[in-house]
Amino acid sequence: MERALLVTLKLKKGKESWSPEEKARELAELAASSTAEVVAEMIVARDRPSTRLFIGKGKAEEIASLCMEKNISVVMFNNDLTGSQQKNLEEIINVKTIDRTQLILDIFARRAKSNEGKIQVELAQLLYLMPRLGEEEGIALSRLGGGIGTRGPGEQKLEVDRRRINDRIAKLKKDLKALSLQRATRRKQRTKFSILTIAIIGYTNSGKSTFLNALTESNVYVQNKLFSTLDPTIRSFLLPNNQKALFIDTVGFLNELPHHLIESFKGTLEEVVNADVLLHLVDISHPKAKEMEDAVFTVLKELNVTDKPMITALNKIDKLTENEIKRFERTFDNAVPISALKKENFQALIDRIIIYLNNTVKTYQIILPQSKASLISAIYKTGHVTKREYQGDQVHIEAQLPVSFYEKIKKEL
Ligand SMILES: Nc1nc2c(ncn2[C@@H]2O[C@H](COP(=O)(O)OP(=O)(O)OP(=O)(O)O)[C@@H](O)[C@H]2O)c(=O)[nH]1
Ligand SMILES: [Mg+2]
Repeated sequence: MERALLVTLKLKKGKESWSPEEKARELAELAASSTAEVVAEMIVARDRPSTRLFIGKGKAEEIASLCMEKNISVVMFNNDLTGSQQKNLEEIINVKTIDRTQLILDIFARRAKSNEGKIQVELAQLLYLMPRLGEEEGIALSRLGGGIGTRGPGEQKLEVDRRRINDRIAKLKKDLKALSLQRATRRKQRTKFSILTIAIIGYTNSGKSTFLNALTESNVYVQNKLFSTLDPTIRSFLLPNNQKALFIDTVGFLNELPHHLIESFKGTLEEVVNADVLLHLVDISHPKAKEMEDAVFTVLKELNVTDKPMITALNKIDKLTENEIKRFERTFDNAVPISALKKENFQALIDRIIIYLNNTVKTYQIILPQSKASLISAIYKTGHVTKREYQGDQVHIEAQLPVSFYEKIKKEL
């Protein structure tokens, strides 16, 4: 296990929604979610970061002796460092330094299980590396030692020059495109027999996988660590009105999630983009619950899915008092309080889904000539056909269809 020192920069001016202390706390959670043991933490106040050494020479020297004294093997910075800052810091500190993005990439690399997940992580790593190669040839290539911040999902060597990295990036993107096509085909197959797909989204560690497990009695990996889930998992659930819904659990979001990661995980996140409804789980037992909600909205904006219908569930109410829950219900408009762990209040949440469904999906009786084959096939693809009878050259279909779809085809009937 690596022994880590965590360093957070505190800028003297300006007030942000996450204080340096709160950011430091999340960095510690990230570190604990990799394989590091946090030995010491430090908040460094400055007017602005130093271009050369980020935290300045004095602090760097202080860190160097602390590392000696406490036998620290890695220094983690809570910001992004430039390649040259990293190199300059390492020259003084004499132990490996990594920045926040590298730490997150490392966690992702450890968690990646599926082929697609591994490709996505490798792509994110290379996209992170590329601009740094130009800036400081030595640094990225010298970190092949292993340990946090150096690990590739496969044993992909980084001892390649920039051109080969570019080729590799192009290849990975191509592979992801092919996988994305496969994913689209599978999605079509899946949705053929169900009326509704619900993507469970939320900040990492908010309880998404726990909820999916509790609802559908499955066993998706749950852990009190950040980014436990990387690959989308899909489970079906029969709603009380006998309509089948698909629930999709996928990668969690984070405040200031590195852009490369979102970019690289577009494939996985397609499940969110293509869902009918987003079920947003907020961990209201967390002191930064509101800010976490904002962070989720920021990622959704980046994915261009701001207009999707969303049901918000306030999770982990078993950790709160009645009064606290009431207060949160006022802060989060229209949200349903639940406990995924204790399976509390699921009924209210399901009722909410049914209300949504009743407003958006209805049962229609449709009579049309058999010759309208493409229309019939569109009905099958979009909805859930419950009955089909032939009367001469007419066909009578009973189907549950999205209201919007029915409005579109109505004039052709
Ligand atoms: N007390 C309490 N703990 C919960 C509840 N729901 C989830 N947890 C705990 O929160 C931690 C994270 O749960 P996960 O289900 O892995 O969270 P996730 O949102 O899937 O996290 P990532 O996959 O890492 O993004 C675990 O330790 C769960 O046991 C809840 O309702 N109450
Ligand atoms: Mg999970």
